[in-house]
Amino acid sequence: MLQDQEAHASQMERTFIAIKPDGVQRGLISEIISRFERKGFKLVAIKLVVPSKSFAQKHYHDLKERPFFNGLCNFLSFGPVLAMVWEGEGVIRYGRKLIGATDPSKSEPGTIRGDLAVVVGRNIIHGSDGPETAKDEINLWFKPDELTNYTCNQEKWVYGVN
Ligand code: IDP
Ligand code: MG
Repeated sequence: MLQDQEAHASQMERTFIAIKPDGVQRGLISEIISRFERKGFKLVAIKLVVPSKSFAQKHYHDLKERPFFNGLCNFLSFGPVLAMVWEGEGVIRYGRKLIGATDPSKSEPGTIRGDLAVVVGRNIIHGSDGPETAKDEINLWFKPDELTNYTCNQEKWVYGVN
């Protein structure tokens, strides 16, 4: 069953995904990108950033009351973070599935955290947890002109768009 362009376009979403300093330092960039790429999602923005501590505090503002907040923000500013925006139908929710549960000791095998991380404080990757957060995080990390718009030839095969 083919879906038409309009129906497809209306279901497109974008999410913010970041490989944290532990994932970058452990050489897991290509492994992680390939999981999103092979799934059929489309990369629309990417850059390597060393965030300041105050930038990290903005990113994790909803966790400021938690006991691990200070350590978490220090950690994010330790080294390069690979910031990305991925696009696709259902990418916000499904991106979280690819990533796995917050605590890698509880993440299912087959997920990024389940396969590649061991403890919650070093769980290698971040993904937006909903449409509002995705919008806010993309705006925090990227300027509008850093987000690309392009048609990828594989889209008609991934989505069955006519
Ligand atoms: P998420 O990354 O799966 O969305 P959040 O609850 O939003 O999980 O927490 C953000 C990050 O804070 C986690 O990815 C993890 O790095 C860190 N974190 C969460 N809970 C703990 C904890 O209990 N101890 C230490 N770090 C934690
Ligand atoms: Mg979160």
